[in-house]
Amino acid sequence: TKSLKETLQEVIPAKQEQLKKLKAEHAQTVVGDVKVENIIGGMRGIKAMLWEASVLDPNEGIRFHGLSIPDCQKVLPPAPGGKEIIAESMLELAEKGDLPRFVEQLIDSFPATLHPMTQLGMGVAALNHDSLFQAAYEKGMKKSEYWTYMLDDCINLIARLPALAARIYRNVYKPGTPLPAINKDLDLVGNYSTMLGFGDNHSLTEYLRLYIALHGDHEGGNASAHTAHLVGSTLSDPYLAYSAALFALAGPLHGLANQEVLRWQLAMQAEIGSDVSHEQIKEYLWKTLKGGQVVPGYGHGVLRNPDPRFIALQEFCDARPELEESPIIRLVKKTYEVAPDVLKEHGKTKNPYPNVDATSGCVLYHYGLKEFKYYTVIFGVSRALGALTQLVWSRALGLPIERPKSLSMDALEKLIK
Ligand code: FAM
Repeated sequence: TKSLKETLQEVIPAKQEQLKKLKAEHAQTVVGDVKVENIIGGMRGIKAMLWEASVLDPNEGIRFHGLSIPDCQKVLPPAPGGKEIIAESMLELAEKGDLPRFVEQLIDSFPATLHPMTQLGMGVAALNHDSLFQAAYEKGMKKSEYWTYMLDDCINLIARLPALAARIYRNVYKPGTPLPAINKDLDLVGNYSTMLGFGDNHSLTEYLRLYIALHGDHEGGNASAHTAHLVGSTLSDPYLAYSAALFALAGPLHGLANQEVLRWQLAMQAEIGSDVSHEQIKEYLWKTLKGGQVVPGYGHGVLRNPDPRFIALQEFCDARPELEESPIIRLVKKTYEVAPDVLKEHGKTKNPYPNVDATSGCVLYHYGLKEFKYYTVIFGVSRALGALTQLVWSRALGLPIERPKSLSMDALEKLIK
């Protein structure tokens, strides 16, 4: 089989041509307008950036290179003996997963009370010590070479994420237990699950494969993908760009929501028990909303229907009767049966439906990965697949440094008058 680099060498010229044609024929074509509500509302909905690997439709959800999640589940290969998509099938991976000793020492020096996401971001940034892109840039390279060094760094980073993420988990939750070495015969997630200590749990390993495949990319405008894109546009190497992305992902309104959903569900279970009526869940939802909190796992900046990633994870549960026994999985399912109507009645969110976080953590919890403050780290391992892929495309397409225009309110008012 051809290496990823050879495949890219073949497909990049056509994409470069496509961009050249767009520039030549449509540079001045208007594709949307900018309203005051966009400027003061977090740029919501403004068509303002290129992102090649995936596009998000508000109603039907994500498509990876044009393939929906069900399409991917039909055509992408599983791991030997498994059924779920493996991350590699979305990106070929060279097994260069060992961490430099100084990064291991850095991670080991952190207190267990330092949030796992902070540890992951710092570990990823420190890996820039070995950035091939940065070294080549200092030596002087042509713009046409950028993407090849970017690709090498990105493959090395993705290959190293499982060891880095697992070391953090072991240090914080299983101190003193040895970290298994990387098994060259295992897929990325198979290794990750083994290093976490769940390698003999086939169901959890399969769930992690699906989880990591689904969270990999969600077009370019979400905070973590956009941060990687913006920082990468300054020619910071992938380690720096992705550590910035991880700190965006660590926000409760974004990737940390999967932690917040478990915290919220467990608090509800503690207060009203686990075999509860829809009525009782409704009451708890209203209590959350009246307390000025958001309901974690619901709503979305773009989606206006239930998230197909949520549906794919629910289907994983529906296919496994033993999961029906789990109180936390049952509670999540019952919440889904009432939360949209409560949010519609509350009348603020544009999307009252669940996003991927509404259900992503409860299966991990059931299978024994109960430390929900770690869940966003798993999301962080996954989101690298999409964010780093785009860094290669952005450099291959020669995209410039990102620089939107800001205004003060006075300047905005002058513009309006
Ligand atoms: N519960 C309560 N209120 C909500 C809500 C929710 N789940 N989702 C949105 N709203 C509110 C929102 O706070 C805003 O209120 P204010 O005008 O008082 O600020 C109003 O509804 C309009 O918001 P919107 O336009 O519908 O949503 P945004 O595009 O501003 O925000 C989210 C999108 C995802 C940040 C928002 O839905 C939210 O906070 N959800 C809960 C946290 C969550 O699940 N985040 C994970 C999102 C997921 F996609 C991910 O990134 N992993």
